[in-house]
Amino acid sequence: MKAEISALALISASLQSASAATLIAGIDAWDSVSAPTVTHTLAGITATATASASTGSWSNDDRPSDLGRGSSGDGTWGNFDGNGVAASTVTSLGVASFTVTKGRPSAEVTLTIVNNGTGDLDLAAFHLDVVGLRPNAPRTYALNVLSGSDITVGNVVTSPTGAITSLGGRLSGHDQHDDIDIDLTGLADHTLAVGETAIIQIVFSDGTGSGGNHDLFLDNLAVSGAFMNVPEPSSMILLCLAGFALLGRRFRSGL
Ligand SMILES: [Ca+2]
Ligand SMILES: [Ca+2]
Ligand SMILES: [Ca+2]
Repeated sequence: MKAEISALALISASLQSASAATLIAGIDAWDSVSAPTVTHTLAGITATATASASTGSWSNDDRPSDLGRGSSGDGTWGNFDGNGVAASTVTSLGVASFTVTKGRPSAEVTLTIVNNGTGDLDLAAFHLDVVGLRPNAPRTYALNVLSGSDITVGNVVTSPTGAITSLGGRLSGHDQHDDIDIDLTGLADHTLAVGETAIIQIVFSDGTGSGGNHDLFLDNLAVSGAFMNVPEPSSMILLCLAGFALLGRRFRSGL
């Protein structure tokens, strides 16, 4: 009987488990320096973004003679392949990358995600490709969940100072970024029920405030996760039938 109950529990758990993580919301082209369009969203998700810097603003055309020079061409969100939704590999347009110029002290991008689907959405990770062209760029990062969110609010992670690689000016191609993936499953509440909102902010800090070409290049920013599987009616009927069958055996055996 004990084994039978365990088997039932396993069946039940498997019916309710999340499917493989997929791309919930991502930005791989930057059409605005203050409110970039979220270029990819999973069906049932609404997502918007804002961006700001402590002085000036982000740039998507920092070098007209080499537009998109800071873009990532590796096709992945951090290290995440998007589970069928690759990041853009376009590297020749200004909107292909997002840049903090002149060693500005700090800058941020905030992603607001609303679950307008029909089931619970489990958030898995936050992803980004980022690199400093020169050392004065804001190369320390922190990920925060802001108040107003329906997931656990607070700091998720803060990197060591200057954790983001500086290329020392040696920019070559479009695959020198740090691929960063920040786990969200450790949050006590990392689930967006239907109608719930997550406001997630990545902050880059510790720029020195000066320096021509001391730039930070950002691209392929995303949140991954998965809708929880809702048991199909036919599966639920099968589960109930299995339960009744086990109960019948229990009564017949007099346990
Ligand atoms: Ca990548
Ligand atoms: Ca891009
Ligand atoms: Ca929640």
